[in-house]
Amino acid sequence: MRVFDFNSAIVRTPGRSVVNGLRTNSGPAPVFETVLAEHQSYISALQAAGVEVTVLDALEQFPDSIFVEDPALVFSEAAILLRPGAPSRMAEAEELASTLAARFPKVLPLREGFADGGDILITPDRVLVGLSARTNASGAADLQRLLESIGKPSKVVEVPRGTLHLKSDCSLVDEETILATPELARSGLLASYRTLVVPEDERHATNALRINDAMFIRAGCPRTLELLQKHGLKVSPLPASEIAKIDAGLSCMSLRWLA
Ligand code: CIR
Repeated sequence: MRVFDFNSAIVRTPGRSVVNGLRTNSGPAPVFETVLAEHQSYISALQAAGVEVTVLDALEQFPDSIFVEDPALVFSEAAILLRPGAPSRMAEAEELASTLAARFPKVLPLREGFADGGDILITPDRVLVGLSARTNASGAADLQRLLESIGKPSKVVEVPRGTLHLKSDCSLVDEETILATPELARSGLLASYRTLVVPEDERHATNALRINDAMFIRAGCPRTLELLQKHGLKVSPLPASEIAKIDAGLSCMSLRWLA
């Protein structure tokens, strides 16, 4: 099985409070109705790719809870409840606990430090854990211990400064290839992989999503679309300009696994 073969996913409906989601930019806040429409397109895309999607209820008290990728990490054999690095997001993990317990053979809680799922890239040979403003050294070390307990080799890497999450700057394309921003590709951190480098003016396209034989990228990135098509992939653009206003991309909105 390939690490991007999935038949199950969990998503969470955005609450109206999503317009107050965390963001590092000073641009306009997203429009709730448009976020909802983007979220619905996303669910349809996952379903069309062959994934059964569990849709959880909105949590108004957690504006960023639509981004279920950050408070947990899932594999066929186990789920890990993380400790998100933003104080307003910490309790999102508890909100996922019963859903995960009902679906996974075991649920392992991170006990120390902080780690966001957005900083974790699962590749065929190892799990890369990025150190960022959201994932610290003690969280990464505790996560490595949990990963080892389920037989997953891992490696801790430094996320380029100014990047929210490791996966803001890269995504898995296939078993050898990673889509990356120019600076991540230059950093040497991905030296053991082939990289497809997005043009600087489409750097926000790097948070893409490979599911089975489908590759999803953010709409409005024609050169990245062409780059991936030339690589032989069937690529579908998805609308994501509203969630991008709160620093999010395509991977953040689901937890995906092969049940
Ligand atoms: C946050 O700052 O936590 C949210 N506004 C965006 C989270 C994006 N998550 C991700 O890339 N995995």
